[in-house]
Amino acid sequence: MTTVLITGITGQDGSYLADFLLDKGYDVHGMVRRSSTETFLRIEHIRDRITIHQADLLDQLSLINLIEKVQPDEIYNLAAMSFVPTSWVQPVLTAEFTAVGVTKMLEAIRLVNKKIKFYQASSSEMFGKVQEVPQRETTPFYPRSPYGVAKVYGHFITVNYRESYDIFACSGILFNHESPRRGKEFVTRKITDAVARIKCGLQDKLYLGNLDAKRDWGYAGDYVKAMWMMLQQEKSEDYVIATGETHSVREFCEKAFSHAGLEWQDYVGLDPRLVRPAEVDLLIGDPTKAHNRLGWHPEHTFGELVDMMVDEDLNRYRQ
Ligand code: NAP
Ligand code: F7E
Repeated sequence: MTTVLITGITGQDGSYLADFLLDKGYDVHGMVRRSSTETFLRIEHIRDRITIHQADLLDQLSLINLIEKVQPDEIYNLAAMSFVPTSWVQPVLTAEFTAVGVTKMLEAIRLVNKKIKFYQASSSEMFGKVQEVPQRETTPFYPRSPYGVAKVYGHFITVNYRESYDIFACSGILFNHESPRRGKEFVTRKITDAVARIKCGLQDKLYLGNLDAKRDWGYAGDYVKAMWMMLQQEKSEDYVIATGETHSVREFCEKAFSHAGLEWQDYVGLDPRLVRPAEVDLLIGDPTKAHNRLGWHPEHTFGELVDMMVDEDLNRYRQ
């Protein structure tokens, strides 16, 4: 049985990856940070099939001890401060978790067992003010937030440990991926949750920031499969994972409201406080390498994703 350690298992991607690897017959271990209340909502349904351990990306010794105890074959480093606006409010903490935390994880692997395969959750936010359209593995980075800058560090330290110590380390450059398990502060879930609340008479208005921003949105369940595929290759490499399509926040609103039989202009207002100090205007990925080398393709369209998220939120409020 293959043993896996997932950091960030309580997050959106961690929960889908745990589901996916349990189906593959893995012995799944998750790392969580200590909290006064548990944040296990997304993994409640598999709680008795996985093993949870406490450790923190900020604490080097806790990572070394954890890897010695679990003896994983694969590690997926998904833990991070992942909400872009917070990275301007807590830039130093963001760097400590999202950037230096990756080095701590890689150092623990180097010290305990260099044969462990490592996946780093890199991000399309590294492309920021895009230098090429569409963005691919060779596109230069130009991050536009402390979060994006931290992810660039995490990406290059992963490449560096691969080249310095021959560790099987992959950086997955994933474009935005969403689901009914997405945190409600991210724009897609903020919209679908509001659509459901408005439809059920629980809310009157939805306030958003920049409606013109364009993102390449995919379904998280499809993207965790790509993470696993990267670690099953002969050679460790970096891959862009994206749909190759882009849509604006405005289009997302139109589609989500109309799926519930509502006209979006009747409910959406603008709040300038939600506009970011520096915006990423356009993201669109080129997943050709993942198609050709991994055989990976997204299995859900943009329309299916929006409908799925609205339907789940509607069902929840109706119940
Ligand atoms: P998420 O829902 O925000 O989950 C983040 C996870 O990290 C949570 O489990 C959180 O634990 C954990 N965490 C944060 N700080 C930690 C620390 N110091 N020690 C231990 N655990 C810590 O994020 P996601 O959407 O699943 O994304 C997963 C990863 O992919 C992140 O690294 C994100 O930056 C990256 N990424 C995401 C996307 C996307 O579109 N979703 C795209 C590209 C890259 P708590 O439950 O305790 O908060
Ligand atoms: O914003 C605009 C906002 O917060 C998307 C993270 O998973 O994906 C995510 O980062 C766009 C931005 O995601 C609101 O200005 C308008 O242009 O959903 P988001 P993100 O910043 O793209 C990347 C790949 C990651 O790696 C990150 O971890 O939507 N927008 N109005 C808004 N955004 C939010 N959150 N709230 C609004 O009211």
